[in-house]
Amino acid sequence: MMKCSTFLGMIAVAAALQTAGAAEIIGAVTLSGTPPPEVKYTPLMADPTCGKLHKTMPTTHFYVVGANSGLGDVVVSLQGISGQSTGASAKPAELDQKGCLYHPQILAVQTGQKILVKNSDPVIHNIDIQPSASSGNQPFNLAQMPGTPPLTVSFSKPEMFIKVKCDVHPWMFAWISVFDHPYFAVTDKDGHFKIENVKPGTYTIEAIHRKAGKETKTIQVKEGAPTEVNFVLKAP
Ligand SMILES: [Cu+2]
Repeated sequence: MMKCSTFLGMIAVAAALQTAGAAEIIGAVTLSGTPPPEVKYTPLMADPTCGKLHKTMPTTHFYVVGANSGLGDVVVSLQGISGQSTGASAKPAELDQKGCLYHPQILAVQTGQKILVKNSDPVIHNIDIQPSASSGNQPFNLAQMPGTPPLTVSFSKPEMFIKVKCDVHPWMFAWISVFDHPYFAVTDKDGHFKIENVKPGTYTIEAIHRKAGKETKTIQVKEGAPTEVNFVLKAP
């Protein structure tokens, strides 16, 4: 027979995973048209240390296009929501420096959510993050030696596509988007996304890609089956 405490524990876990009366939004973003060719990281390969970390020439991946023209690295979020951040208690996000490139290149977090910046390379990196001056977010400029523990950064205000760069390796870039609510996602390599624990209601939802622009839609989220919404962005 199951112990009462075990049973209560299971209820608590289930409640944490899905708030009662909440629903989820699922969908996909696809790219129409042909994206421009990606750029070879020639300076990376010419670097005596970074070049040895790659067997073949790496390229930019501004357009991550997968199965069925699904577009990755699209930031999908509910609009018009503020002051609902759960970032302080959220699992930290990770930004790794590997092969003298950032992984992921597109990251989305909540205000107050920790971002652990890892250095998986045998070289020094310098993480240089300059939010827009009007955002109220704090800039960072931190050197990180190989083999040292992750650095922690976080942002207090919402802001889209904050640029991250490395002052040692001028080809390294990543972009962090910050929300003051948990209702966002970044599409996977095949363009899929899922936003959980949404209260039923009418919302404006936006899909935005750094290069392919954005599309917004109005959706009705209902309890029960997931609400599906799909976007099509155009290659320039
Ligand atoms: Cu670097």
